[in-house]
Amino acid sequence: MAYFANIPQIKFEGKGSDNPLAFKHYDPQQVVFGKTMEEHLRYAVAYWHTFTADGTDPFGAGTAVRAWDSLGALDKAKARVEANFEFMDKLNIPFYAFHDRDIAPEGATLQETNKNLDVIVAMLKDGQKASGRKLLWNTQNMFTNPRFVHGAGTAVNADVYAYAAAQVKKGLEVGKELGAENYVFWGGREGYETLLNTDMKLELDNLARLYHMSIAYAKEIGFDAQFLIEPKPKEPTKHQYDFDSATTIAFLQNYGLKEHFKLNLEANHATLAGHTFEHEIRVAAINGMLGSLDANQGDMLLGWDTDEFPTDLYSTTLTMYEVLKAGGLGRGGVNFDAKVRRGSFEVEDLFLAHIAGMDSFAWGLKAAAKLIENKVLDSVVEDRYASFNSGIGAEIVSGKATLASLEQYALQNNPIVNKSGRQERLRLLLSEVIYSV
Ligand code: XLS
Ligand code: NI
Ligand code: NI
Repeated sequence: MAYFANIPQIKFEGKGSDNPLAFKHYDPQQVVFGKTMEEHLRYAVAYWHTFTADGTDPFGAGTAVRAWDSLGALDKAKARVEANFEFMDKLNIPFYAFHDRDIAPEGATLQETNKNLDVIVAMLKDGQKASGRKLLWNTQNMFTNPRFVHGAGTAVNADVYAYAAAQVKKGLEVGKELGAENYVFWGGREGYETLLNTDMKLELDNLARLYHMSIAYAKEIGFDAQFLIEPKPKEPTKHQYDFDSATTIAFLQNYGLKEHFKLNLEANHATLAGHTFEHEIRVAAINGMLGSLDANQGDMLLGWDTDEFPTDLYSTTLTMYEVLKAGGLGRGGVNFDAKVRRGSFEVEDLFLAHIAGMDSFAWGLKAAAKLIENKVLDSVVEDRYASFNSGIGAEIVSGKATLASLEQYALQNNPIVNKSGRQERLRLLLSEVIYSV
């Protein structure tokens, strides 16, 4: 059955086109900065936002009506698999991503739940084979079911911890079966509300134990996906343990896990942590930990994870600038962890929203490439730190300097001369580049 029969194949028509159901910037085969756009961006559809969300919010019921809504649980899951591949084909999106509970309904027991999963995973496998589309990553939902009220890998109850471990084990098997490029851990309820009833040390130790067990099991079954952790500072818990890039890297290092993981960074999580997306990417990149991106944007007037489709060109440009500078996303990709607004309830909105995100990232990629090729920012940064290339600066960088040698230098170096950072000029230059591509 065709779920999107009224939507045409979405094609690249270029900047002159006024067809809303066409790309103006995303031309998959166009070579930018040595690779095709498709190779750089590796777009993915987020199964949960696109095929399972209906616009429900804390104040009202869902607004989106989908063709599969009236079906029973397992049939609905099957219909969504068909819709997924039709959707990816129409938009020419190469990857998708899901939580275990997005793709198949839970049964009365873990056995039944796993059986449901097996049915759908077999369908997904066939769909991948027939379409050539791939799984960017899968993950486990250990936050929706009430059993996870006090966490999963950081549960206060060992029985819940064991259940979570069983769920991860199955998730790894599913990932292997579907050839997932990455496997994500997002700490849904891995955090706490109040220290009055929390053993933080035990929770963190146990979380690390779960990761160690997962690495061991992936190795045992020959699942070679890149493991990713997705930081987020709050929501649903008040204090999420994987607060941001820096915190997560420190955790991984402390527990001897760093070499087994990279980070899956999300724009809206960055802003919730009080950072820009590009800050989070830079921190990951300089630590060799950039894995993949969850592309979306938040609303600076709201303090929660609104998961909007990314349309802010300054952000997409600076994001792709960091990605290109870091040498690309490797096995990662640009996953649209984004949902249409509650008022955008028509099926067509799913397409328009993805087109908006895909065009905004393609635009950002072109602008980022130009920034680098024209050395717009590099020459500024080189010049700004030039004092470390020779003389006393070179001694500092080479490790020869001591406090005494620096004191000797400082005593005779008078006056010190600083230069302007020229931020305002650079911001205007950035705008000029964005609007020139
Ligand atoms: C929630 C997260 C989640 C992860 C996958 O805020 O972004 O959707 O990407 O569990
Ligand atoms: Ni995410
Ligand atoms: Ni999120």
